[in-house]
Parts: sequence; structure tokens; C-alpha cells
Amino acid sequence: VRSEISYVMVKPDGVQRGLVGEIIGRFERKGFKLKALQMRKCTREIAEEHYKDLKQKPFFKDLVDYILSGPVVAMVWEGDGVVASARKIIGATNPLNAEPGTIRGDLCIQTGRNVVHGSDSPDNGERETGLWFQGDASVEWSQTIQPWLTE
Ligand code: YYY
Ligand code: MG
Repeated sequence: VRSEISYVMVKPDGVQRGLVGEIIGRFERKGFKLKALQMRKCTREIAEEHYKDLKQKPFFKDLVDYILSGPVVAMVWEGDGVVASARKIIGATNPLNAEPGTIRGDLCIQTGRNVVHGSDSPDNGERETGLWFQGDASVEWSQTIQPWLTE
């Protein structure tokens, strides 16, 4: 059985502001396993599908335009409990409500420029990974420090 995965993405503002290493580092230092990583410019189709649950929201078009405004860094992280943990590492949607110590709490100020995405459920972790990484991009590897991270 494959353990839980989360789709995490540095949004265009995070890339432009030079926060890619900082953001990846927080997940890497936590101990989760990196399964896929790619810098890319996405299509409107993918961005709209990614945020399809928000299609009716007044900010939907601005949100999609923002995601299309520059390259993103798409990642898949694996580990037990990674989805909920990644959400905690990322912090609240509105950065002004995000706790210090979280990515959004430390690094940004506006909901519409909140630098990073993380899946909100294990099912969406699978769905979003399938959407952004069409099958072949995940890497099978064994993390040799694993016995130092988990019993
Ligand atoms: O999962 P998360 O990114 O924390 O928030 P969502 O409720 O899924 O919304 C996705 C995305 O939409 C959010 O990161 C910024 C944007 N957004 C917005 O621009 N204005 C809002 N009132 C709510 C969300
Ligand atoms: Mg969300």
C-alpha cells in the first residue's frame, strides 16, 4: 500500500520572490519524502481543474490568472499524515491569520498572494498529483534516513 501523499506547489509569487528553497526546505527538514518535483508553466485547463471546487467563487478568475502569471514549482510529498501536517506547515489561507512559524505566517501578507498550495485531503492529494504529474513523474526511491525518522 502506498502511504499518503500531498500535492504541494510554490505559486508564481513564491517563485518570483525567491522562496522556492525556503518552502521546499520546510518539508524536507520535517522528514517527509519527496516523490516528485517539477518547475513548470501550467495551462488554464489544469489551473481551472485544480481549483474546480472554487469555480463559483467571485475570485475564481483572478485566482486562475494568478496561478498562470508565472512558473510554479510542483511537488509531491509522501508520509503518514502528510496532508494534515503540510496544511499546518503552510498555515491559514489568509496570511494575516496564519501563525508565525508557518510558511504563510512568516512569508506573506495577502490571501491572493499566499505563496504556496497544499492538498486539503488525502483524496485531493491523489487527485491533484494525477492532474499535475501525469503518471510517470513520481520517483521510487528509498530514503536511507528512514529508520531515523520512523520506528
Ligand atoms: O487551501 P487554501 O489555499 O488554504 O485555500 P482555499 O480555500 O482552497 O482557496 C484556494 C486559494 O484561493 C487560496 O489559497 C487563495 C484563493 N482565495 C482567495 O483569493 N480569496 C478567498 N476569499 C479565498 C481563497
Ligand atoms: Mg485549498
